[in-house]
Amino acid sequence: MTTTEQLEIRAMAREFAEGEIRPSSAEWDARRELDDEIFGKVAELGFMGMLIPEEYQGLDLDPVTYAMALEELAWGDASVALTVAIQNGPVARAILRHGSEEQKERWLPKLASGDVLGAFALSEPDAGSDAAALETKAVREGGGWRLNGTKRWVTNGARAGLVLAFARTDQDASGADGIGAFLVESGSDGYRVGRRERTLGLRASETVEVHLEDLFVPDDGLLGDPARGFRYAMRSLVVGRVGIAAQALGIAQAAFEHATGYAVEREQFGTPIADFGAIREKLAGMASRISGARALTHDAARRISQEGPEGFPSPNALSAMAKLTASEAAMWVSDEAVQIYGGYGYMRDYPVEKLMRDAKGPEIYEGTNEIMRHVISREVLRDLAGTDG
Ligand code: COS
Repeated sequence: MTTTEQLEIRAMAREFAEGEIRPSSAEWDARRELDDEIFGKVAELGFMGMLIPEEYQGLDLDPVTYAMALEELAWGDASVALTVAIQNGPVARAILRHGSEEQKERWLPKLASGDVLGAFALSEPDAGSDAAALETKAVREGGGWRLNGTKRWVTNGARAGLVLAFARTDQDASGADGIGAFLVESGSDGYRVGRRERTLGLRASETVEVHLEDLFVPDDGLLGDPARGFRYAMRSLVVGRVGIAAQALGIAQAAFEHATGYAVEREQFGTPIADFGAIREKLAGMASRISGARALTHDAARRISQEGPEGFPSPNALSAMAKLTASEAAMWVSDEAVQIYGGYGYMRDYPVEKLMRDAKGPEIYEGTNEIMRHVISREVLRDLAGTDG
């Protein structure tokens, strides 16, 4: 059941998105950057620390409320929501779960206040879907680790003060073993920002290549066990993918609202096009897919913090299902929205083409939808084998 607190936070996020985000969204997209001030405004309301406990100055929201708020921010602009999702999701979550008390005290309040922006650096030029094939090396050196390698598609890699970077600590190990998670400060010598990517959508979001060149991370920058970083990354992506699902929902909802508004106003053949069955069928499909994806996303959010015996679907599979379903809904809905707008939809002057471009991102990042299907189907078959056995 939706609580009063959830409704209030969702309304606050919608009001903020309506007043502070949406009016600038098209301009940011064209300029390929967010205003610096928006980060401060987002932080001021506590959105940067939604999943961070109160003892570290976060809002300590339950994950469903988090998903609701994030959806509203994405309704305003998906690039803003992406920053918030990465901050709360993979970065803060990894520190919270696997960091020492000292690391938590050092970083979580700064992430919650937005004083420090976090980035997540797992992917590499040759290690995308096969993330465990990463080649960045971390070599032990008196009191710390020396890192060398290149990371790709690092959102906020230039703005971030803290980058959670994954590197191979055991050069003899392969696959998921022998990988460490490092809290890299972007001001360190050897942190070099490479090229800024030119993206299809989410153009205001800064995605860069990062080169780690003989970068030294002291021991207190290593998160947990030096050999278990890949598992930490996978675990962090469980909440990360719920965040991406919420982001996709915001894009879908925005496209749906634009399309319905247009359908009742636009007249052709002497009547609003919403009177035509072809358009109504689209609106019904859009509403249904969004509602279905939202229910699944909230269900996944509810389950991500639960420990204990994992029947099918586990939180891991559920978050993959949410991300898969919501991102496909966003792509489909935004495509239909462009279609409803017709010739105007294809123009940059109207908001729906941007939403269609933005919708493609969630189908790809934080694990492609092909990987989501791999994660889900692997569990389906495992469950079946378990049942049979
Ligand atoms: N939580 C905790 N541990 C997890 C986990 C999770 N959600 N998912 C996997 N692990 C663990 C596994 O249990 C396994 O550990 P054990 O050997 O101790 O059991 C280890 O991690 C390796 O997992 P797995 O065998 O599944 O690794 P694979 O190399 O087969 O690959 C996929 C797993 C393909 C699912 C993974 O590489 C992936 O998610 N790829 C997409 C990467 C991605 O999302 N990139 C986005 C970066 S941010 S834009």
